[in-house]
Amino acid sequence: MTESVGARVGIVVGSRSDMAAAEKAAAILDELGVPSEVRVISAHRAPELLARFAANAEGRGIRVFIAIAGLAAHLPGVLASQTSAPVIGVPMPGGVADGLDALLAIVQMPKGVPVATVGVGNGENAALLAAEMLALADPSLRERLEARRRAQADAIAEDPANFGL
Ligand code: RP5
Repeated sequence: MTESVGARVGIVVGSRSDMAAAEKAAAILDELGVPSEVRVISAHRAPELLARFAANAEGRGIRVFIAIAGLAAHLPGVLASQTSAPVIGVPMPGGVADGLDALLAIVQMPKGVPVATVGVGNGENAALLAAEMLALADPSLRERLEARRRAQADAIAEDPANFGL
């Protein structure tokens, strides 16, 4: 478990086996200057701890959640049922349908309790989406996000395959 003082994004994984995606998300947020924390809380194996986390996270400064889970992948939906802050779900590969199962579980929330779902294993996009949400009220973060988009486009333009374009 890592904790950063003043975390704005709460990243939670259903198991330590999901940690690689959490680390990718935390690295992107770090690059953008957005403090985050990573917690390991299974919705099934530790439901009371998840409820405590949901209850105290906003009071500690967290504004957006990233919830990462595979298999039945109930973590993002259960967390969303306990907070009105945005929850971004990341389905993990590895189940009988190698992530399609977790994707369908996370994306098919019932009306009234949304979870924004990114691609299978895509912790990077979850972090970028979380940062874009925070940037609605943070112009300097918006500038850093836009600079990142420009750098991404420049890197493609500078690919040797694109010489002369
Ligand atoms: C899910 O079950 C976790 O999110 C993880 O993706 C999967 C397997 O968990 P472990 O059995 O490796 O702890 O709840």
